[in-house]
Amino acid sequence: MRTLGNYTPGGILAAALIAMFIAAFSAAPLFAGGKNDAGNQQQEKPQKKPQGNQQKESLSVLVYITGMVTGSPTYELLAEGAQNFAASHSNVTVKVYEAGFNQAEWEEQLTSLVASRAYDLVLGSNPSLPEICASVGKKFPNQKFIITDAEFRGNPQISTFLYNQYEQSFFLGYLAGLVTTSKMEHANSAKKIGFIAAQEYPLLDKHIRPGFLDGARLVDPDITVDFRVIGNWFDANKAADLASSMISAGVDVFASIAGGAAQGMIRVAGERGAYVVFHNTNEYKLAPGVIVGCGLMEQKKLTEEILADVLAGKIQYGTSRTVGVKEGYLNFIAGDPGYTGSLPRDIQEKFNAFMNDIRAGRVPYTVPPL
Ligand code: RBF
Repeated sequence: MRTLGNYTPGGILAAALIAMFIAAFSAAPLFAGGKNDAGNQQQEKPQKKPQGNQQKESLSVLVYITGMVTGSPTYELLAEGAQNFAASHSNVTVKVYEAGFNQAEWEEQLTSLVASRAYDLVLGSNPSLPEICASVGKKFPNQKFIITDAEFRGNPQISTFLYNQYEQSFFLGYLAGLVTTSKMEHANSAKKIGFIAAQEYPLLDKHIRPGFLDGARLVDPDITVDFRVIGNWFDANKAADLASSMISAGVDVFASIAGGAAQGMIRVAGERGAYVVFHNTNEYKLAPGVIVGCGLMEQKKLTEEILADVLAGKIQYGTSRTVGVKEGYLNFIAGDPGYTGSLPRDIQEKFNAFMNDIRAGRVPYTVPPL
């Protein structure tokens, strides 16, 4: 059961901002390179002695994009982070591979890439990837995989990092709640906010969607969420049609997890008069006055830290680590004119105080199990 406790915004000393910390990844003697794998492709033997906890001389990374890079913030940041790291480390090479939108082909494509034995590490960012990696990894026991935006434990070839997306949706939901109950130009009296998803999957159904509703209901328990599904990650026209019908039904603030398709929702919100809060990246400049709040996923930073730890032999496999606001990997972008120039002062003050309370752990909530 999720418990929200009895958070009361305001009245709490916002100045007591807890210093964010970045927990050091614990060292473990588990990393072993896959490049020198021996044996035949289907019957590869695992290396007997792990060679981890020691510096690697070189590193070849496959960034496996489960979709297309352009238009998908989480993938853009992953690719940029890996490429930045390679640019500043002459012993590191990075290949970015786009697997496209046909999910049925992802395992086969990954299998043939891993079979080339060209990569010490497969790096990806998708909640559905660990299971695919586990299956591919059975044939290649020396191949290592690190997946962000996912939670998977117990496989000695796989390490995962889960963003606390309940938390990001919770604070964006709180902001959406402040806007929908406000007297802003396009806010109506329906107390209805909207969420457009590309597809349903456990992280969306159990963390992202409930977090958004719980956050909004802290503002007003009568707020409802109109939830619609596009069916893919690229159809901006379908997202536009959905957004239009949602506005007709009373929605005045949107959120989405829809990759490139979200552009259609943003366009319609601008044309018909509604607001958007956006997950994961700074998109204010795309639609000033329409996009009124942006969360930030520090995926680029996490990617660079992960690769530094891989080089240093410090990655722990078989485990999953959850990172959120307190750990410094999720945040809200409050300094942008897209925020400061679009929202009334009283909303900004309430929301900034709420974010300070989240950072300081003063807002009680429980993340549901995945
Ligand atoms: N997010 C994107 O931005 N673009 C995508 O193409 C995309 N494809 C996904 C496919 C699957 C099967 C799943 C489970 C998620 C996908 N995501 C995509 C969502 C993404 O990995 C992440 O969960 C959200 O961006 C929220 O953090």
